Amino acid sequence: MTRLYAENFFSSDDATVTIEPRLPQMAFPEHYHDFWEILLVEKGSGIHVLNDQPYVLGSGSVCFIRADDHHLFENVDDLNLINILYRAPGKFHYLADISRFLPSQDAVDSQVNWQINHAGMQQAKRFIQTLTELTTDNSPEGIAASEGQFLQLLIMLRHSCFQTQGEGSGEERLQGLLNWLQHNFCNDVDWLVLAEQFSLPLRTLHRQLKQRTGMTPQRYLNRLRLLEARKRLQQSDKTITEIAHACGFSDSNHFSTQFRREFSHSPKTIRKGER
Ligand code: RM4
Ligand code: NI
Repeated sequence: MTRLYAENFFSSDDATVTIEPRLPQMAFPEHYHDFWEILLVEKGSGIHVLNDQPYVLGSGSVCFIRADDHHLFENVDDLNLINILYRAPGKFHYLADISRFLPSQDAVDSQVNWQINHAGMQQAKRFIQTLTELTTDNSPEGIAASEGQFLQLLIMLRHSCFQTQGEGSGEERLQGLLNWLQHNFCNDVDWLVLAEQFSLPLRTLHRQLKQRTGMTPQRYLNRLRLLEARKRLQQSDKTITEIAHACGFSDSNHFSTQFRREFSHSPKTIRKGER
């Protein structure tokens, strides 16, 4: 697996933060780093496989990656993201301890995968703009300023990531629905019932979900199911039909067709470990 090195990205040995825009981020093979990174999705969609666990990215997704985590991007569609690369938390010059503002070492999924709203993204982009301007300044003042901005960005991200359940603004209600789907995608989903449950008119649900994920609700749901199915094909001994059923597909032929469309390989090939 490829390892990426700080010296190829940071402007000097002293620099502690740097910005790498990926507009777009192409599919990128599995790798790890000797630096840490935060990725912020501006728009588009894609699949992010972090430590073998797949996540669907959409606009507003924020993800925290530590040096030794391994990850890759696949099935990208106009995925625009900004990488904020930084040194290990103990290696800053003027910040004694930032770990309090990062997801904890043994954090579970939802704590490393955050979601911010549109306003949050605009605010984050302003910090990122300043950080970009500061990366060429390797004087102590420049580095101190960039560390200061970075800390402010961390505080802001923490503040603006929300995990509300069906209350608040339309954007937050959609977030509640996406969180719900994340945990219930294997069950039967009735969009009308769900729309009502999260107080979103069906058309709004459709439009906003598309805006956020780049996909129709059904396609998004299918992707969650297929990703789970692929994981189980690789990691369990259950039959293909059993897995299809457990992941919400009542017809295993339909499952295979969808699977091939998503991953360009049949469930059988994945099962045999040929891919
Ligand atoms: C890649 C990808 C990786 C990141 C490097 C710096 O395009 O986004 O995750 O580590 O850039
Ligand atoms: Ni990376």
